[in-house]
Amino acid sequence: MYKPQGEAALADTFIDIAAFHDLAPDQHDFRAAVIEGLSRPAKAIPCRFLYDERGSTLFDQICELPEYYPTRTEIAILRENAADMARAIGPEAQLVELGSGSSAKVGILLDALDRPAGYVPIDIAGEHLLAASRRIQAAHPALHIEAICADFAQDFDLPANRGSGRRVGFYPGSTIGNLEPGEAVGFLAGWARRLGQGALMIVGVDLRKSASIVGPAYDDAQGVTARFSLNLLVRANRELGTNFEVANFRHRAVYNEDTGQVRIDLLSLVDQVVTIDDRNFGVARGEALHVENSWKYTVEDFQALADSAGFRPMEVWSDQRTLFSVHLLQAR
Ligand code: AVJ
Repeated sequence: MYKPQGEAALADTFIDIAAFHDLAPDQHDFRAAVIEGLSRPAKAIPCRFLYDERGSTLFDQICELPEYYPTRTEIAILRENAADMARAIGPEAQLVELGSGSSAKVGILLDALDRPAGYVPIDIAGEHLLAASRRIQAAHPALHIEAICADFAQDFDLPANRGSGRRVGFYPGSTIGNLEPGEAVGFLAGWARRLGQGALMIVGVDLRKSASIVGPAYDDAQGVTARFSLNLLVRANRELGTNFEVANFRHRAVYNEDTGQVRIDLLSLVDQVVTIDDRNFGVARGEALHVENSWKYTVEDFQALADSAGFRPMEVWSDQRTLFSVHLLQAR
């Protein structure tokens, strides 16, 4: 994988951002996670490994799918309410985006804000992050951009606040849904502390709804979501030298309307053996390799969760069909 190397990588391009900090964990982390995940009785690999460069590109394609309502609904909510959000945020804000990906949504906020001072995009996919940061810089020449290539769940210090405005965490996309509800509390509590008392946070949260809408969003007709999940095995084969037979696994997404959990697994279609280094792991026909969760919430349940994490729910915006919600929270 191409990894930009600090300032040097920026020197040969037309548009520079202020800084690129490479804090990405090395591959050792992936190897250890795959070995640990295959060793468990219920096999699982953490979903953060879905986002290598190819995974990030496939995810961008998911966002364009007719079945995948979250992205376009959230963008419409942001557009519709950007002026309200900007008023609540005030001038010279510093935006910190968790999992910025292609930075497609933050532009809506930046355009609405009064002289935004700083933007700190954080993403694990370095090449994607740098390209997106440069696009934002081209559109907002006065903005101070410090990109951080990291897993946003990692522990690191944020750059000093720019300008006199508020610090605002921006966590769109319902990425919070990857976490179990209990983990989500701990995660948000960590960000309340890191952003500081009085800071704001804007969080996109997918809402509970009928399985007839949620199901196809995670198992689309074109099979892009399946390719996205299966890319985890492709990546392991390339980076770790595993011998996953990708055609012997099938993507499966199950939505539980009673709990709000979408559970995504790779199902083994045959009895097979997977080798990593010199260790063999048997995978039985019908056995599941768990790769991702996507939890859905009611507005009330999410507000209660945020409250227990140290955030005061200030405002919530939704669409007419109440498919998706965008929450404004304030760190107590
Ligand atoms: C990036 C976690 C928000 O849960 O909707 C989409 C990931 N996985 N399709 C989601 C995802 C398969 C997505 N999040």
